[in-house]
Amino acid sequence: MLVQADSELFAIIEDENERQNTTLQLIASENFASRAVMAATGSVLTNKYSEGYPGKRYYGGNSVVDRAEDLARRRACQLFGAEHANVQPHSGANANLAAYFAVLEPGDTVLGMRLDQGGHLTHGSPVNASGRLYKFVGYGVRESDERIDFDALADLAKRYRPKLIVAGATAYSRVIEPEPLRRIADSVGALLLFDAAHIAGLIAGGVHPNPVPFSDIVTFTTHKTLRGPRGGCIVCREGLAQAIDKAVFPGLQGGPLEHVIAAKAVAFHEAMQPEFKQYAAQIVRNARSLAGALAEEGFRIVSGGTDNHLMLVDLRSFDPDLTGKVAQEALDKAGITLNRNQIPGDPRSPFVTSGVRIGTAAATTAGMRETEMTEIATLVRRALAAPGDDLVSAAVREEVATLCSRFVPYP
Ligand code: DSN
Repeated sequence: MLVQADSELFAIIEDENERQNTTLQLIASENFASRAVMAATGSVLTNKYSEGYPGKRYYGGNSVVDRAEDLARRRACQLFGAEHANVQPHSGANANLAAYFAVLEPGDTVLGMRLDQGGHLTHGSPVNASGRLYKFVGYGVRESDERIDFDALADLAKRYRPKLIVAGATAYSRVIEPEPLRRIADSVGALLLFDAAHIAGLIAGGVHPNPVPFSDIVTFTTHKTLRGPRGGCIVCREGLAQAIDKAVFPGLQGGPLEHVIAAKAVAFHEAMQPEFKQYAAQIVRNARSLAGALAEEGFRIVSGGTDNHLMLVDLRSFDPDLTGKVAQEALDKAGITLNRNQIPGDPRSPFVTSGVRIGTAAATTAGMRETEMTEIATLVRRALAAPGDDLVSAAVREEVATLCSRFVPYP
């Protein structure tokens, strides 16, 4: 239908389909959603306005949509053992802002992981609304082992008496234990928000500890390791349900994207299946294997390895002059997609960086295993040994295409 209605746009989508099928997707925050998830996203639910919540809408005609949103809420609660779920946030950033809006007043003090240490923009970066509205104090990783420094975090909490502690990261490869965070929060009477955007699928699959029993609020995205549609979600204690719901709507958003909410319900259902546990465990096995293979190729892996779906690679051990920016561009040419990323203590700017971030969730969905991870490490090394050489990138690109032809996400 689309090819007849709009061949120009259809061709663009076909090109993207081809790109995803024939090149390697190693961006740690991406995945391949199932056709069922995409079918729900492309359904008639996109036509409906439904400001409000199931049973309390502002427009008529919502009895069917209510069932979809209720199903999504119930499944989110079941999947994470939560008391309440709000499935309306359009993104993880919106989910975090709504959580802040629900429990903070402008000017309140919050502890969050620094962006240059692995945190997220919405954890208090001065260029984000979070950093402009609230007084964020940043914590980070220890220099010695590049793991979160809980002692320093506890000291900061005592010193600044925050109203909220934000846990979670976008570029941190180790398990984040929720229990010590709860203890630190309790020691100063702070609330605990766990941003599980990256690891939601690993939690759902039982390979990372569930922060829900230890946190007041947990936010996450549905499109990363959880492998659903692009979007956000908040789960919380019943006592905060009303404040969270009010913060999302009418606080920050208008009409919810009910087609996406329906697709979130599909993704939660998929994540409840026994095979999702195997998938989550394989993501981690693949990440460990890729990190090990890259280390053998001469790359330093930040913190010495990984416990989750991603790793940060310090390029300087391989080539002191190779920046993350040049590496990203060279790998792009070779058909390997990832993103440059600062490493802790990086002397280079966020635009240039000394590192790259690599994730295995999408490759694992495509069916790749440890053997392919070793192959990928070799391809990365070959492309980065001669970043300006078109012959090398063309040769690597051809081998990437051959590899990908055995693991096509959307045949
Ligand atoms: N852009 C996401 C990531 O790549 O981690 C976070 O918002």
